[in-house]
Amino acid sequence: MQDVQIRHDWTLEEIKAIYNTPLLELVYRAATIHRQYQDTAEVQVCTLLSIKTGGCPEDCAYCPQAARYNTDINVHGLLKKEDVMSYAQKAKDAGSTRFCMGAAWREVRDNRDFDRVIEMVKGVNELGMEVCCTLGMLNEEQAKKLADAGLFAYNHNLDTSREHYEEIITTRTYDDRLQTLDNVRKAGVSVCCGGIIGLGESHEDRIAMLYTLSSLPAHPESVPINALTRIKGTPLEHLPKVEFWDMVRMIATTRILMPKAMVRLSAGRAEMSMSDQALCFMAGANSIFTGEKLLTTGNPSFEEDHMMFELLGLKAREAFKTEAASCC
Ligand code: SAM
Ligand code: DTB
Ligand code: SF4
Repeated sequence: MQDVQIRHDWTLEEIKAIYNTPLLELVYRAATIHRQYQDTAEVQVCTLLSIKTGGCPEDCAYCPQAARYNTDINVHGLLKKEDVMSYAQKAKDAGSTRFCMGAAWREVRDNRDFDRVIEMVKGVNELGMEVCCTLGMLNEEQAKKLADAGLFAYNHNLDTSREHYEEIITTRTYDDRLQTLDNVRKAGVSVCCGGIIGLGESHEDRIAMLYTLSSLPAHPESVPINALTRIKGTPLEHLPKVEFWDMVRMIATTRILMPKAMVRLSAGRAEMSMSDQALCFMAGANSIFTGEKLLTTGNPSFEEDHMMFELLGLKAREAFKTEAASCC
Protein backbone atom coordinates (compact mmCIF):
# COMPACT_ATOMS: atom_id res chain seq x y z
CA MET A 1 0.00 0.00 0.00
CA GLN A 2 1.56 3.30 -1.07
CA ASP A 3 -1.00 6.01 -0.45
CA VAL A 4 1.26 8.88 0.54
CA GLN A 5 2.28 11.04 -2.37
CA ILE A 6 6.00 11.62 -2.92
CA ARG A 7 6.47 15.35 -2.57
CA HIS A 8 9.20 17.66 -3.74
CA ASP A 9 7.48 20.79 -2.51
CA TRP A 10 7.77 20.48 1.26
CA THR A 11 7.96 23.95 2.77
CA LEU A 12 10.38 24.95 5.49
CA GLU A 13 7.41 25.50 7.81
CA GLU A 14 6.06 22.01 7.17
CA ILE A 15 9.46 20.42 7.72
CA LYS A 16 9.92 22.42 10.90
CA ALA A 17 6.56 21.19 12.19
CA ILE A 18 7.48 17.57 11.43
CA TYR A 19 10.95 17.92 12.97
CA ASN A 20 9.50 19.47 16.14
CA THR A 21 6.81 16.81 16.65
CA PRO A 22 7.08 15.17 20.11
CA LEU A 23 9.62 12.40 19.64
CA LEU A 24 7.50 9.29 20.14
CA GLU A 25 4.74 10.65 17.93
CA LEU A 26 7.37 11.51 15.30
CA VAL A 27 8.78 7.97 15.45
CA TYR A 28 5.28 6.52 15.14
CA ARG A 29 4.54 8.64 12.05
CA ALA A 30 7.88 7.81 10.44
CA ALA A 31 7.43 4.10 11.22
CA THR A 32 3.99 4.21 9.57
CA ILE A 33 5.39 5.74 6.37
CA HIS A 34 8.31 3.32 6.50
CA ARG A 35 5.86 0.39 6.46
CA GLN A 36 4.01 1.84 3.50
CA TYR A 37 7.10 2.20 1.32
CA GLN A 38 9.73 -0.22 2.49
CA ASP A 39 10.13 -3.79 3.67
CA THR A 40 10.85 -3.07 7.32
CA ALA A 41 12.44 -6.49 7.82
CA GLU A 42 15.25 -5.48 5.49
CA VAL A 43 18.30 -3.33 6.11
CA GLN A 44 20.81 -2.56 3.39
CA VAL A 45 24.33 -3.56 4.37
CA CYS A 46 27.12 -1.46 2.83
CA THR A 47 30.85 -1.58 3.42
CA LEU A 48 33.25 1.32 3.07
CA LEU A 49 36.89 1.27 2.10
CA SER A 50 39.17 4.27 2.01
CA ILE A 51 41.13 3.60 -1.20
CA LYS A 52 43.23 6.79 -0.81
CA THR A 53 43.61 8.24 2.66
CA GLY A 54 44.70 11.68 3.85
CA GLY A 55 46.66 14.48 2.21
CA CYS A 56 43.50 16.20 0.98
CA PRO A 57 43.82 19.89 0.01
CA GLU A 58 40.30 20.79 1.25
CA ASP A 59 39.49 22.35 4.64
CA CYS A 60 36.35 20.42 5.73
CA ALA A 61 36.47 21.18 9.46
CA TYR A 62 35.24 17.73 10.51
CA CYS A 63 37.65 15.71 8.43
CA PRO A 64 40.82 13.99 9.64
CA GLN A 65 41.97 13.55 6.04
CA ALA A 66 42.53 17.25 5.34
CA ALA A 67 46.30 17.72 4.98
CA ARG A 68 46.19 20.99 6.92
CA TYR A 69 45.10 19.36 10.19
CA ASN A 70 47.45 17.38 12.36
CA THR A 71 45.58 14.11 12.87
CA ASP A 72 46.64 10.58 13.61
CA ILE A 73 45.62 8.70 10.47
CA ASN A 74 47.37 6.19 8.28
CA VAL A 75 48.01 8.29 5.16
CA HIS A 76 48.40 6.25 1.97
CA GLY A 77 48.16 6.64 -1.80
CA LEU A 78 45.71 4.78 -4.01
CA LEU A 79 45.47 1.13 -2.99
CA LYS A 80 46.23 -1.65 -5.46
CA LYS A 81 43.23 -3.16 -7.21
CA GLU A 82 44.03 -6.61 -5.80
CA ASP A 83 43.88 -5.28 -2.21
CA VAL A 84 40.57 -3.54 -2.90
CA MET A 85 39.17 -6.72 -4.46
CA SER A 86 40.15 -8.87 -1.53
CA TYR A 87 38.45 -6.49 0.93
CA ALA A 88 35.35 -6.32 -1.28
CA GLN A 89 35.22 -10.13 -1.40
CA LYS A 90 35.54 -10.26 2.39
CA ALA A 91 32.68 -7.77 2.71
CA LYS A 92 30.55 -9.79 0.28
CA ASP A 93 31.27 -13.00 2.18
CA ALA A 94 30.15 -11.24 5.36
CA GLY A 95 26.79 -10.38 3.73
CA SER A 96 27.45 -6.87 2.45
CA THR A 97 25.74 -6.00 -0.85
CA ARG A 98 27.10 -2.51 -1.49
CA PHE A 99 30.77 -1.58 -1.56
CA CYS A 100 31.70 2.09 -1.33
CA MET A 101 35.19 3.28 -2.19
CA GLY A 102 36.22 6.65 -0.76
CA ALA A 103 39.17 8.81 -1.81
CA ALA A 104 40.52 11.89 -0.06
CA TRP A 105 40.36 13.93 -3.23
CA ARG A 106 38.93 17.40 -3.78
CA GLU A 107 37.79 16.28 -7.22
CA VAL A 108 38.25 13.58 -9.79
CA ARG A 109 41.02 14.30 -12.29
CA ASP A 110 41.45 12.66 -15.68
CA ASN A 111 44.67 10.91 -14.77
CA ARG A 112 46.09 7.41 -14.21
CA ASP A 113 44.63 7.18 -10.73
CA PHE A 114 41.14 7.73 -12.14
CA ASP A 115 41.82 4.97 -14.73
CA ARG A 116 42.78 2.71 -11.83
CA VAL A 117 39.57 3.54 -9.96
CA ILE A 118 37.62 2.69 -13.13
CA GLU A 119 39.26 -0.76 -13.08
CA MET A 120 38.32 -1.18 -9.40
CA VAL A 121 34.70 -0.28 -10.20
CA LYS A 122 34.64 -2.90 -12.96
CA GLY A 123 36.12 -5.52 -10.66
CA VAL A 124 33.74 -4.94 -7.74
CA ASN A 125 30.79 -4.81 -10.12
CA GLU A 126 31.81 -8.24 -11.42
CA LEU A 127 31.53 -9.55 -7.85
CA GLY A 128 27.80 -8.81 -8.05
CA MET A 129 27.91 -6.00 -5.50
CA GLU A 130 26.42 -2.52 -5.92
CA VAL A 131 29.49 -0.32 -6.41
CA CYS A 132 29.51 3.16 -4.92
CA CYS A 133 32.28 5.75 -4.98
CA THR A 134 32.88 8.97 -3.11
CA LEU A 135 35.76 10.77 -4.81
CA GLY A 136 34.85 14.44 -4.43
CA MET A 137 33.58 16.67 -7.21
CA LEU A 138 33.23 15.26 -10.70
CA ASN A 139 32.00 16.44 -14.09
CA GLU A 140 29.37 14.80 -16.26
CA GLU A 141 31.87 13.06 -18.51
CA GLN A 142 33.68 11.53 -15.54
CA ALA A 143 30.36 10.41 -14.08
CA LYS A 144 29.51 8.75 -17.42
CA LYS A 145 32.88 6.95 -17.46
CA LEU A 146 32.16 5.59 -13.99
CA ALA A 147 28.64 4.60 -15.04
CA ASP A 148 30.01 2.73 -18.08
CA ALA A 149 32.39 0.85 -15.79
CA GLY A 150 29.40 -0.32 -13.73
CA LEU A 151 29.17 2.29 -10.98
CA PHE A 152 25.80 1.95 -9.26
CA ALA A 153 25.82 4.92 -6.87
CA TYR A 154 27.85 8.02 -6.08
CA ASN A 155 28.06 9.52 -2.60
CA HIS A 156 28.44 13.27 -2.34
CA ASN A 157 27.00 14.88 0.78
CA LEU A 158 25.61 18.37 1.25
CA ASP A 159 26.86 17.97 4.83
CA THR A 160 24.82 20.87 6.29
CA SER A 161 22.62 23.84 5.35
CA ARG A 162 23.73 26.43 2.81
CA GLU A 163 23.77 28.97 5.67
CA HIS A 164 26.06 26.94 7.96
CA TYR A 165 28.22 25.56 5.14
CA GLU A 166 30.78 28.37 5.10
CA GLU A 167 31.54 27.79 8.78
CA ILE A 168 32.62 24.27 7.86
CA ILE A 169 34.14 24.37 4.37
CA THR A 170 35.60 27.32 2.48
CA THR A 171 37.51 25.57 -0.30
CA ARG A 172 34.44 24.71 -2.42
CA THR A 173 30.89 26.00 -2.50
CA TYR A 174 27.46 24.60 -1.81
CA ASP A 175 26.64 25.15 -5.48
CA ASP A 176 29.68 23.08 -6.46
CA ARG A 177 28.14 20.24 -4.48
CA LEU A 178 24.76 20.62 -6.13
CA GLN A 179 26.46 20.68 -9.55
CA THR A 180 28.23 17.38 -8.84
CA LEU A 181 24.92 15.83 -7.79
CA ASP A 182 23.40 17.00 -11.05
CA ASN A 183 26.29 15.52 -13.04
CA VAL A 184 25.83 12.19 -11.26
CA ARG A 185 22.10 12.23 -11.94
CA LYS A 186 22.60 13.02 -15.64
CA ALA A 187 24.91 10.02 -15.97
CA GLY A 188 22.11 7.77 -14.71
CA VAL A 189 23.97 6.89 -11.51
CA SER A 190 22.03 6.50 -8.25
CA VAL A 191 22.54 9.49 -5.93
CA CYS A 192 23.64 9.05 -2.31
CA CYS A 193 23.51 12.38 -0.53
CA GLY A 194 22.97 13.35 3.07
CA GLY A 195 24.76 15.18 5.82
CA ILE A 196 26.29 15.37 9.25
CA ILE A 197 24.74 16.61 12.47
CA GLY A 198 26.79 17.96 15.34
CA LEU A 199 28.79 20.51 13.30
CA GLY A 200 27.65 23.34 15.59
CA GLU A 201 24.59 23.93 13.42
CA SER A 202 21.18 24.99 14.70
CA HIS A 203 17.97 22.98 14.40
CA GLU A 204 17.01 25.43 11.63
CA ASP A 205 20.14 24.42 9.73
CA ARG A 206 19.20 20.74 9.93
CA ILE A 207 15.71 21.58 8.71
CA ALA A 208 17.15 23.69 5.88
CA MET A 209 19.43 20.85 4.76
CA LEU A 210 16.45 18.46 4.65
CA TYR A 211 14.52 21.11 2.74
CA THR A 212 17.25 21.25 0.07
CA LEU A 213 17.43 17.46 -0.20
CA SER A 214 13.66 16.98 -0.38
CA SER A 215 13.30 19.79 -2.96
CA LEU A 216 15.70 18.18 -5.45
CA PRO A 217 13.94 17.28 -8.72
CA ALA A 218 14.51 13.62 -7.78
CA HIS A 219 15.10 12.62 -4.17
CA PRO A 220 18.47 10.95 -3.56
CA GLU A 221 18.04 7.18 -3.59
CA SER A 222 20.15 7.06 -0.41
CA VAL A 223 20.36 9.63 2.36
CA PRO A 224 23.17 9.03 4.85
CA ILE A 225 22.70 10.67 8.23
CA ASN A 226 26.03 10.97 10.03
CA ALA A 227 26.72 12.05 13.60
CA LEU A 228 29.95 14.03 13.75
CA THR A 229 32.82 11.79 14.76
CA ARG A 230 34.97 14.21 16.72
CA ILE A 231 38.57 13.69 15.70
CA LYS A 232 41.60 15.00 17.54
CA GLY A 233 43.45 17.58 15.48
CA THR A 234 40.38 18.77 13.52
CA PRO A 235 38.85 22.19 14.28
CA LEU A 236 35.65 20.48 15.49
CA GLU A 237 37.30 18.10 17.95
CA HIS A 238 35.90 19.93 21.00
CA LEU A 239 32.26 20.15 19.92
CA PRO A 240 29.77 18.34 22.14
CA LYS A 241 28.82 14.77 21.28
CA VAL A 242 25.63 14.50 19.21
CA GLU A 243 22.68 13.53 21.38
CA PHE A 244 21.33 10.15 20.32
CA TRP A 245 17.81 11.61 20.34
CA ASP A 246 18.84 14.14 17.70
CA MET A 247 19.86 11.30 15.39
CA VAL A 248 16.45 9.67 15.88
CA ARG A 249 14.66 12.94 15.17
CA MET A 250 16.73 13.54 12.04
CA ILE A 251 16.22 10.00 10.72
CA ALA A 252 12.46 10.08 11.34
CA THR A 253 12.07 13.46 9.61
CA THR A 254 14.13 12.25 6.64
CA ARG A 255 11.96 9.13 6.34
CA ILE A 256 8.74 11.18 6.31
CA LEU A 257 10.03 13.65 3.70
CA MET A 258 11.61 11.06 1.38
CA PRO A 259 9.66 7.82 1.86
CA LYS A 260 11.29 5.89 -0.96
CA ALA A 261 14.90 6.70 -0.08
CA MET A 262 17.21 4.37 1.76
CA VAL A 263 17.93 6.28 4.98
CA ARG A 264 21.39 5.29 6.18
CA LEU A 265 22.34 5.35 9.84
CA SER A 266 25.97 6.25 9.08
CA ALA A 267 28.81 7.62 11.25
CA GLY A 268 28.04 7.36 14.96
CA ARG A 269 26.93 3.74 15.23
CA ALA A 270 30.10 2.74 17.09
CA GLU A 271 28.88 4.74 20.08
CA MET A 272 25.32 3.41 19.98
CA SER A 273 23.89 0.46 21.86
CA MET A 274 21.82 -2.15 20.07
CA SER A 275 18.64 -0.69 21.50
CA ASP A 276 19.63 2.79 20.27
CA GLN A 277 20.07 1.37 16.79
CA ALA A 278 16.78 -0.51 17.03
CA LEU A 279 15.01 2.80 17.65
CA CYS A 280 16.72 4.28 14.59
CA PHE A 281 15.45 1.35 12.47
CA MET A 282 11.99 1.85 13.95
CA ALA A 283 12.21 5.54 12.99
CA GLY A 284 12.89 4.66 9.37
CA ALA A 285 16.60 3.95 8.98
CA ASN A 286 17.07 1.00 6.63
CA SER A 287 20.72 1.05 5.70
CA ILE A 288 24.03 0.85 7.57
CA PHE A 289 27.74 0.74 6.95
CA THR A 290 29.22 -2.42 8.32
CA GLY A 291 32.82 -3.60 8.67
CA GLU A 292 35.25 -2.63 11.40
CA LYS A 293 36.10 0.74 9.83
CA LEU A 294 34.22 3.55 8.14
CA LEU A 295 36.96 5.47 6.30
CA THR A 296 39.43 6.17 9.09
CA THR A 297 37.36 5.64 12.24
CA GLY A 298 35.90 2.63 14.02
CA ASN A 299 32.56 0.96 13.35
CA PRO A 300 30.87 -2.16 14.76
CA SER A 301 32.36 -5.38 13.37
CA PHE A 302 30.60 -7.70 10.89
CA GLU A 303 30.11 -10.14 13.79
CA GLU A 304 28.44 -7.57 16.05
CA ASP A 305 26.11 -6.57 13.22
CA HIS A 306 25.24 -10.22 12.49
CA MET A 307 24.26 -10.62 16.14
CA MET A 308 22.14 -7.47 16.00
CA PHE A 309 20.35 -8.60 12.83
CA GLU A 310 19.65 -11.97 14.44
CA LEU A 311 18.33 -10.39 17.61
CA LEU A 312 16.13 -7.84 15.84
CA GLY A 313 14.94 -10.27 13.16
CA LEU A 314 16.42 -8.18 10.35
CA LYS A 315 17.75 -9.49 7.06
CA ALA A 316 20.17 -7.91 4.58
CA ARG A 317 18.47 -6.34 1.60
CA GLU A 318 19.57 -8.01 -1.62
CA ALA A 319 21.72 -6.11 -4.15
CA PHE A 320 20.15 -4.24 -7.08
CA LYS A 321 16.65 -4.32 -5.63
CA THR A 322 15.08 -1.26 -7.18
CA GLU A 323 11.34 -1.21 -6.62
CA ALA A 324 11.43 0.70 -3.35
CA ALA A 325 14.45 2.81 -4.12
CA SER A 326 13.56 4.35 -7.48
CA CYS A 327 12.44 7.82 -6.65
CA CYS A 328 10.14 10.08 -8.55
N1 SAM B 1 36.72 13.54 -0.41
C1 SAM B 1 35.42 13.21 -0.85
C2 SAM B 1 34.40 14.26 -0.49
O1 SAM B 1 34.56 14.94 0.51
O2 SAM B 1 33.42 14.40 -1.22
C3 SAM B 1 34.94 11.86 -0.36
C4 SAM B 1 35.27 11.38 1.03
S1 SAM B 1 34.56 12.32 2.35
C5 SAM B 1 35.49 11.75 3.73
C6 SAM B 1 32.92 11.68 2.49
C7 SAM B 1 32.02 12.20 3.54
O3 SAM B 1 32.34 11.64 4.79
C8 SAM B 1 32.00 13.69 3.83
O4 SAM B 1 31.27 14.44 2.92
C9 SAM B 1 31.32 13.72 5.20
O5 SAM B 1 29.93 13.84 5.04
C10 SAM B 1 31.70 12.37 5.80
N2 SAM B 1 32.62 12.55 6.94
C11 SAM B 1 33.94 12.81 6.87
N3 SAM B 1 34.47 12.97 8.11
C12 SAM B 1 33.46 12.79 8.98
C13 SAM B 1 33.38 12.87 10.42
N4 SAM B 1 34.44 13.14 11.16
N5 SAM B 1 32.17 12.64 10.99
C14 SAM B 1 31.09 12.37 10.23
N6 SAM B 1 31.12 12.31 8.88
C15 SAM B 1 32.27 12.54 8.27
C1 DTB C 1 28.81 9.06 4.46
O1 DTB C 1 27.80 9.81 4.46
N1 DTB C 1 29.43 8.67 5.57
C2 DTB C 1 30.59 7.86 5.24
C3 DTB C 1 30.51 7.76 3.70
N2 DTB C 1 29.40 8.59 3.38
C4 DTB C 1 31.68 8.05 2.88
C5 DTB C 1 31.87 8.39 5.78
C6 DTB C 1 31.86 8.60 7.28
C7 DTB C 1 33.23 8.99 7.68
C8 DTB C 1 33.40 9.04 9.17
C9 DTB C 1 34.78 9.44 9.55
C10 DTB C 1 35.86 8.52 9.09
O2 DTB C 1 35.76 7.27 9.26
O3 DTB C 1 36.89 9.01 8.61
FE1 SF4 D 1 38.95 16.07 1.64
FE2 SF4 D 1 36.61 14.83 1.49
FE3 SF4 D 1 37.86 15.13 3.87
FE4 SF4 D 1 36.80 17.25 2.68
S1 SF4 D 1 35.69 15.44 3.45
S2 SF4 D 1 38.85 17.13 3.60
S3 SF4 D 1 37.15 16.77 0.53
S4 SF4 D 1 38.56 13.92 2.15
